Amino acid sequence: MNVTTVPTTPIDGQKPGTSGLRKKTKTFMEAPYLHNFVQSVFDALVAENVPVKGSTLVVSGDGRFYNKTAIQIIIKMAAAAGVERVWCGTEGLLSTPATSAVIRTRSRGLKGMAPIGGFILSASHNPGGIDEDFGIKYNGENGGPAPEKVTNLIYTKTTTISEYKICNDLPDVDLSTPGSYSLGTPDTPFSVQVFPNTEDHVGLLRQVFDFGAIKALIQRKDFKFVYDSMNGVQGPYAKALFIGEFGASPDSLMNCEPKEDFGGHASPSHGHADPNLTHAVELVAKMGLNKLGLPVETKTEPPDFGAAADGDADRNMIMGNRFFCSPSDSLAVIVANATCIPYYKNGLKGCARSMPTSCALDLVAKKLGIPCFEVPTGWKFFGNLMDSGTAMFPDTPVYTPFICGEESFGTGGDHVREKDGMWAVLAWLQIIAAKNPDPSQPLVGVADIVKAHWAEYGRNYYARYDYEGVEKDGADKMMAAMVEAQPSLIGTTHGGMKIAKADMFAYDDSIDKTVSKNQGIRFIFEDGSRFVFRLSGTGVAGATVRMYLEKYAAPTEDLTLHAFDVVKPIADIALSISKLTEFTGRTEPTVIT
Ligand code: VG1
Ligand code: CO
Repeated sequence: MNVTTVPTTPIDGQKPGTSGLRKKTKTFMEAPYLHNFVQSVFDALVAENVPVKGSTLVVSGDGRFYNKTAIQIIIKMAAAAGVERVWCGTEGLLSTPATSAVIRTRSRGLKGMAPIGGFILSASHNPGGIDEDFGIKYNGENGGPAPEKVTNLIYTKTTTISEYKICNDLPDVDLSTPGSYSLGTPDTPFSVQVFPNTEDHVGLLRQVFDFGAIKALIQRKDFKFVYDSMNGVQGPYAKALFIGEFGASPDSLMNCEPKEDFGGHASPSHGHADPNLTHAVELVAKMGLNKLGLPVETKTEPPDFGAAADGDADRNMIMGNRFFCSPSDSLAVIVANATCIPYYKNGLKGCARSMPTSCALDLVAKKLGIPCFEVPTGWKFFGNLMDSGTAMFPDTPVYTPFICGEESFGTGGDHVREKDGMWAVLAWLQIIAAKNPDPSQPLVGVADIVKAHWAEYGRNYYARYDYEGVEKDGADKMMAAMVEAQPSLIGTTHGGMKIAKADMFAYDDSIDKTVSKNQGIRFIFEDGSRFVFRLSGTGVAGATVRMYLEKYAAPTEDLTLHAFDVVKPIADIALSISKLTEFTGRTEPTVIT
């Protein structure tokens, strides 16, 4: 194999954000943008003493525009870096949780072949297409997103890079058919192995759940469900599970052909494969709701259960008949009922949420008597907790089995090291199955389960306002002004509510001893109600301000109100304290979820 060394110079702005490097697709298409980043990852791995030479590396993505081309480039660069085997899902498709599953489990029984990690080509819930977004993320040997220590090193490498290496002579690999393609020489073995993209993930989920019980629920005549893959990578997985394993009718699946533009502007979601009330337009209408989550008339009775995934299938939205379950509530309900799921039958050792996620989880953890961790936004922070007590951190407590989640429609467990959209849906189906042991009785559905949960724990009314495409300078100034004002605001009263605590959230990782600062501005009132401000780390242009609002109502209070109405007074206080309109010129949020 001929290795070509190509001189290059650093490109600005290749700093991975909340979940990898995301930029306009055309930026990635302009050589050497992708090459510089990929080489910087290899350079960082070598600096960290990761044995790249002779290794196995997973490379696949969510199927968005440029996915296949990028894979071919990375294969050629991996060969030049001394990687011995590249593993790809068929069609170059692997969902984010499936990549994690492949890294963690595919080498079982194959001695010495465990991957050092993998590249995930995805900008997740961001729209795809030549004029939209592309992204790349590196996950390590535990199957989880590289921790900050590594992403910071990758970034440093992008600022000093002077050359990249590539085997330009290698032919493009046919990703459509499973098989092993040997491309190396006897001296420098190199092969690309293509395998069915759903195999490992489905196999892993089978070990977590009781598929028989889920199948029996799906087969019930009085149980109707619909699953929306939103034209993202989830389609093949949805077919393999719902049709292949559970015998569901193909009509239950929507948008299950992966598309490079997720349906594009002409589609009902306008190409936003993002499962929420605003973008999952078709599913929300089918479930008998409007985009505020309020019940509406429908021609036919909505299904009992509805769910959706984002572009890379790590997110989930859960709905019942004319009922929206907020992601924070979904997390709390799953944890409260975890013993219905075989993998968690002996109870959890711990749970965690990102800081802006509602405190509903904390109430459950308290009752169960298990630790509940609060980490910064982004899945990479959960990984260390899940790995604690493993070979990597032998002296730390063991927190697995473990469940964690975020308010941004992400939930998952320790079977992988990513959030897992399908896991969340199967968790719900397993819980519903457990709550309905007698098929002759009327179905206990999502709304019943969530309402019973509120009656027991109280309800954490919650909403998030997003202000997208704001001018970065104004957003930065607003955040800085708030941080400065925080100390003087403690103890002051607003709309009858007293601020008990105000700070900038920092996270001290007890496992790897790193401190992550500037993780969100929080204001906590005496009664536990809160508002939080963060700037998004997944956008590609300008800034997105996220404002998170939460108000707790005890079981004795009215639990039937609309969340957006209940948190509105907190929104007014937050807007006045932040002077958001003054700093950004915005009077209305772009999206409320
Ligand atoms: C957002 C969400 C965060 C999530 C991240 C990646 O990040 O808020 O909770 O982990 O997206 O999700 P940010 O920095 O824009 O707020 V995905 O499905 O885009 O990988
Ligand atoms: Co995603």
